[in-house]
Amino acid sequence: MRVLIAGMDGYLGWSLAQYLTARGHEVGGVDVFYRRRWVAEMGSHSAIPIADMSTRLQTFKEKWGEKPYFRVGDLTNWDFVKEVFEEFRPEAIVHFGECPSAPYSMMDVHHATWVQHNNIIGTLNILYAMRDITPNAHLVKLGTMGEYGTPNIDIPEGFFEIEFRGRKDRLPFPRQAGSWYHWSKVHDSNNIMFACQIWGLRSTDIMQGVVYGTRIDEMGDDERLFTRLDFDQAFGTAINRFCCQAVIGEPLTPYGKGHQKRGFLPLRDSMQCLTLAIENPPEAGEYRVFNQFEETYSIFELAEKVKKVANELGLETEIIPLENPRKEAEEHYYNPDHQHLLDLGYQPTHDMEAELRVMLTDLMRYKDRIEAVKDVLIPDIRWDGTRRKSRFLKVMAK
Ligand code: NAD
Ligand code: USQ
Repeated sequence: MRVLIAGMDGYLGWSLAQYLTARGHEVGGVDVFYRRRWVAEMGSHSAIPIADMSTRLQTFKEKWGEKPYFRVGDLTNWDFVKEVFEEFRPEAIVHFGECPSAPYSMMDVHHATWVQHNNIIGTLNILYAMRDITPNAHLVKLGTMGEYGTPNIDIPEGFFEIEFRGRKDRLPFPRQAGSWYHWSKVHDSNNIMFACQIWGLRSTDIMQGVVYGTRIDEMGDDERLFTRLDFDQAFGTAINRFCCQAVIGEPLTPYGKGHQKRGFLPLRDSMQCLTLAIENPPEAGEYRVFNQFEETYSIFELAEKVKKVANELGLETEIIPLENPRKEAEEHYYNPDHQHLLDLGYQPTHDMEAELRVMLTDLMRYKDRIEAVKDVLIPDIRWDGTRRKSRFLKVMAK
């Protein structure tokens, strides 16, 4: 299948390009390299060194025989998006090309509006390009489990049956996101659902949990094929940050009580799920929602797992909770469904500790790179809008 990856230079995009090519799909991509700039803006760099795109493409050619179609450009530019669709004519589009950071979107008005503009307009351009140029193509859009928030009831996959004042309907499950970034994904979901309804487009909106891991088998040991891994306060997820903290002997930092729960899945399983979604498209006009994660853990449980595996590898590690810079429920019910991908044949790895061992071992090779900018581990972006230097964030009692 001809698959266009929007955001191909990113953590998931670069991995998926390799995973799909290894399975015989024709891959093309676009990116404007914002992720590299955002992380530099945070004073950081990827713990794992990443090659520039021309080296990446050249290495791709050496390994797979052909350079993929690739264009540098901004998805918020309609002329660019239109041109790409006319040139590549994708049968499926995997849309990763958005800003993925909650803290980045909460910094100030400029970052909030930038993130929402970037994410929402890029998606609208893709929907219009599909309508005008490839109406039969399938959009696999990366949303987030964070769209749902943490309601005090089970979370279905996108829709639920509801009875109200004696009448029944199947309606979108309410969304209660927790950052301007997460809300941008909700707005995307609404726009995509509407485009499917009025233009007969087909789309799978993936509510993905936190993805972790440093590699997939397809990368082998060639550094030029590795994907990025960030640990700064905005672009490093808690699990990445805990692993990097463990590698340099800094304490792991759950925020607040650390009882916040999230769904997690390893990078290799995210690739498996996305490929299943691509290879099993919905009907024309169908907007479907998949919850994509494997297991749920609290942030504190996660810290304990990282600590355990780090200790086994000889790394001295302690857990020191920090006052929570975010405004979020630290104690909540969390029971989301995740059946649709299993029904398509998804086979989960189910071994977080084994994956953490690979991650920590990979990251130990790059200890000096983490050490070099370790101040970026300190969080100072607060949901109340003040940006106090986090040295002043209270250390919580364990
Ligand atoms: P990433 O930042 O590494 O990748 C996104 C890529 O899109 C970057 O290379 C960036 O430069 C590019 N991009 C952004 N805006 C663009 C624009 N306007 N034009 C062209 N390119 C643009 O992020 P990721 O971790 O690979 O995540 C990919 C997607 O999956 C994101 O939408 C994210 O919200 C979603 N997601 C990620 C996770 C996770 O744990 N990594 C979990 C759930 C959902
Ligand atoms: N957290 C800590 N300590 C840290 C960093 C974070 O306790 O050092 C806490 C946060 O307060 C939050 C939880 O860990 O409660 C998760 O935070 P995160 O930064 O790991 O993940 P999040 O902000 O939710 O965002 C990440 C990705 C995003 C994706 C989302 C999936 O950056 O792109 O959409 O995970 S989900 O969490 O399911 O919404």
